[in-house]
Amino acid sequence: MHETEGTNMSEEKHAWWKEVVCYQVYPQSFQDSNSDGIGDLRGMTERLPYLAKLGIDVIWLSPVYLSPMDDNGYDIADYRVIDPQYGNLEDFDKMLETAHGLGIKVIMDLVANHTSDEHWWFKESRKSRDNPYRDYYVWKDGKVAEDGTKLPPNNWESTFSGSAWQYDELTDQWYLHCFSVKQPDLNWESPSVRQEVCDLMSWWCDRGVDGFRFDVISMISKDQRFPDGKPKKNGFGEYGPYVTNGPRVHEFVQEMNEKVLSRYDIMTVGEAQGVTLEEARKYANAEGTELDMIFQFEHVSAWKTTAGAYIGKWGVNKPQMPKVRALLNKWQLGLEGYSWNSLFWNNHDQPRAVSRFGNDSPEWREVSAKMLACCLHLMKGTPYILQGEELGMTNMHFTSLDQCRDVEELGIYRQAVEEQGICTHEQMLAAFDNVARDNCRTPMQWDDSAFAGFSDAEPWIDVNPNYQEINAASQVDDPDSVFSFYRRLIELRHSMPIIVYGTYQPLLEDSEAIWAYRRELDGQAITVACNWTSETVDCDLWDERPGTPLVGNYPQHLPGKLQPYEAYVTLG
Ligand code: TEU
Ligand code: CA
Repeated sequence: MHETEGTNMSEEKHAWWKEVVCYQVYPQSFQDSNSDGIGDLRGMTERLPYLAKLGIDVIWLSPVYLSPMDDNGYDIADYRVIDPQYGNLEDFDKMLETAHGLGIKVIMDLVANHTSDEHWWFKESRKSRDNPYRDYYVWKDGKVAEDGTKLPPNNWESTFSGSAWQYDELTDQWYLHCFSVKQPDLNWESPSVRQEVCDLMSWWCDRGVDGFRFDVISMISKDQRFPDGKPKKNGFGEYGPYVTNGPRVHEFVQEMNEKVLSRYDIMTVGEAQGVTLEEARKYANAEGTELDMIFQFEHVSAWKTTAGAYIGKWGVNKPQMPKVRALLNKWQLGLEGYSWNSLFWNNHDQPRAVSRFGNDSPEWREVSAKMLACCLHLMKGTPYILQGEELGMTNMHFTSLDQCRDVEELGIYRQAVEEQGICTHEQMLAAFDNVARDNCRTPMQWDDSAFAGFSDAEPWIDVNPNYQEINAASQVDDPDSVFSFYRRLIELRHSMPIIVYGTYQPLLEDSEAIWAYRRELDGQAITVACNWTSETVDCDLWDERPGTPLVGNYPQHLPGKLQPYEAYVTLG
């Protein structure tokens, strides 16, 4: 959709959303303006000049709608109201206007696979079996055990632990919640639900927003047989195959596209867990009948089942570069000519990139954060930065359960440690240290004053104790900072069409240490090599064709070598 005619520079059709860098704001942790310890829209508005300085083009704003905040706003109680903790619609409009004034677009996070149980649709739906809103949600009869105990309709486990079904006494039925019990799944089989979603999207577009990030869009169409899933070691079953990329998902997305998305000049990105290349080519097809791009998750979840995983994603296992590289190479090559990629290491559900993929020890933190940025930002696709990533913010390194806020963490702790004894308290905290979502939800580190300049009051979640060393104030004017390095990468993308539209070819695919690739466009080439280890390694990529240095994270590149976590890029 919205593609302008390609120029003679490349076969790739040009579009503004292919040329942008997107920055995710997690509003609860970005900037507090009224000293209640919670980030808000006015605070965010004050910080927009910082984002303009960084040079990003688009903000993905995590949910700010009315919500009981069971899952930090991913549980929406009214899609047309701003939650009072964030402000009101006037504050929103002011933020949007200020962003637009700075040349920054804003896309909304649209969570429409489920609502909050406090949404009035659900309050109605639950009242009686014949309520007009009954079919807005997925209600089913349960099973009955031999001893008369009521059992859920099937064995599916919720993403946040426990059964994915909740019994409701009033009507003696169960409702489906793939996430928390306060997040009932909408029933997209109902044409009224689909119309409601279209209406609210139009409402936000008419207000001036520039697009949407669709939460778990791959889950909106459920297999209507609702069969039991493959048993897991905790006794529950996997809902995956019956929920992800379900039978009518493309039909539903096409309907939204036809009725709303195609009518505005907006950008759309769908969160698509469990997506295959084949499915992605449909969701993000080049004809533009569905979405502009999707997030795939293979490179951030491939090691879920390897040694060191206790249950699901929870464990102390670490990603290996060759595996991560093989997966991203697969997506780079596999979507070429079919679909546009989105590029990310981080989002509000993932641990911090520098801690997970780089090295967050004081010695290597900055250089490895820059290497990761370089490796990702010069690939083909639209890059996404999570707030604080541009400062090299690290994981929290939790020492106590009291520091955890996330419904997912509390759920898995209760189930795996307290109820089922699958792992010990110490093991679970080690897993939290490795993969917990709260790692990346700690307050933005603006400066070295109390609470990192995020708030004057005790924040809703602890500030990472390293804020005195890692903060924006110390980086924005330092030409060697991680911030300045991100800024340079963004500038390069804006000024060099090859970075946006060039083809991608993997190099040195057998190397255990170096992730390298070449981009090409109209006879021009750039060569990128990133050392993912803390050792100096040999690199012969430039022996015959030295090229001109374009960007790097060391003051001096040594010919034939890559220093620890060095990223080196040449042109020509
Ligand atoms: O996430 C969906 C999702 O399945 C995961 O990324 C999930 O958070 C992770 O796998 C847990 O292990 C989206 C949102 O990004 C997330 O914040 C919400 O909690 C979730 O949907 C429910 O809305
Ligand atoms: Ca506040």
